[in-house]
Amino acid sequence: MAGNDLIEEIKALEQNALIALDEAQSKESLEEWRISYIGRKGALTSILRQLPSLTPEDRRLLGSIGNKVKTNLEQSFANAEQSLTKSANTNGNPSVDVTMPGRQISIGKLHPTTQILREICDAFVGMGFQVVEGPEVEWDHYNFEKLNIPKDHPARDMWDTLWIDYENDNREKSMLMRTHTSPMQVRIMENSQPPLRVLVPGKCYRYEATDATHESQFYQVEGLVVDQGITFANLKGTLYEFARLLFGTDRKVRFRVDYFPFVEPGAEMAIDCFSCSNGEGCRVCKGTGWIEILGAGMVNPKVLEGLGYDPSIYTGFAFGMGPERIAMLKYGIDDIRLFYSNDVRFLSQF
Ligand code: YSA
Repeated sequence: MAGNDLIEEIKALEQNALIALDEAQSKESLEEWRISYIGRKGALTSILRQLPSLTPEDRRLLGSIGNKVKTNLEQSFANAEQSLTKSANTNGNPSVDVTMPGRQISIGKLHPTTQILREICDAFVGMGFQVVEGPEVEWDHYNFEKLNIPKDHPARDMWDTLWIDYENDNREKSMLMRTHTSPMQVRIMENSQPPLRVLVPGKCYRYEATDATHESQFYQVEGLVVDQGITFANLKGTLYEFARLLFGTDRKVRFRVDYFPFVEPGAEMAIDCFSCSNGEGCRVCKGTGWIEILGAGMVNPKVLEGLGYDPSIYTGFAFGMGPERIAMLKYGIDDIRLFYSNDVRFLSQF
């Protein structure tokens, strides 16, 4: 056969061999392919055996083409063998195992403070309260003056204040980070008429050392009810109902007298400490067996008068509670500083 014819033949063989290799999907058919195309008695060898009968020029050309085809076919065979072994390792199934459970996507959660704030708001909304919010940067006028805490009143010491670097016309520091949510009582009474039944969640700031139950930034939820005929019994009934909704009936509640210039009489409410079971006292409750959660009282007639309400017609009660402390009691958190630590190990528990 002439050199040109053999070149055509060898190229056709290469193409046919590659097509046949694609179709060989078992170990046996691969072996058959190897024998018939690149084996010692295979098609390629029998073409190359004809080289000695060619002219030296054709021999060189066909020898070179033949070698390339041989290398290509041997390499393709090795690849096919390898991919057959791989799929055999996956029981002949494709390498993607569709029965495998999907990877779990970690879903973000609401911060425990947000969760408890919502729970507290829900409890009071169920009792007919309306939720409003107010400014965190506040005037002395609202934070203290209108709440019956004039300048130099010793009660100001109850709220260690972070002042804003600003002076009014009298060169007095008059702007501050609100130390409690009570200034909203004033803003609400200034702008609305009774009956009032309002709840104010919001952030507060104090210039004080931190410990297990004190932070320098924390939330409060203020409540204010003003109408004709509101009594201390209404205050107590509302707060006991709140404690029952949040803590159930098993927890002990302590309600006792306290002093705040803007209420008369004043009270505080505490829940038995979760950390020392028998009330013997521990680091969290500072040895008292109780954790104070709120201050409260009947709105002082002086405050009502100062806002244009006639105290012989209208009476009211108010309270201000600490949601982080409530979350501590409810979920057994032994340090309030965890709420602002951004520690995922803590946050992911809720
Ligand atoms: C009292 C009478 C009213 O008619 C209305 C509101 C009040 C509460 C008053 N405005 C007040 O701020 N009282 S308080 O200083 O005792 O704080 C109330 C609650 O806020 C505390 O019981 C506590 O739960 C929380 N709290 C106070 N200081 C805190 C704090 N929580 C975390 N860190 C602090 N530093």
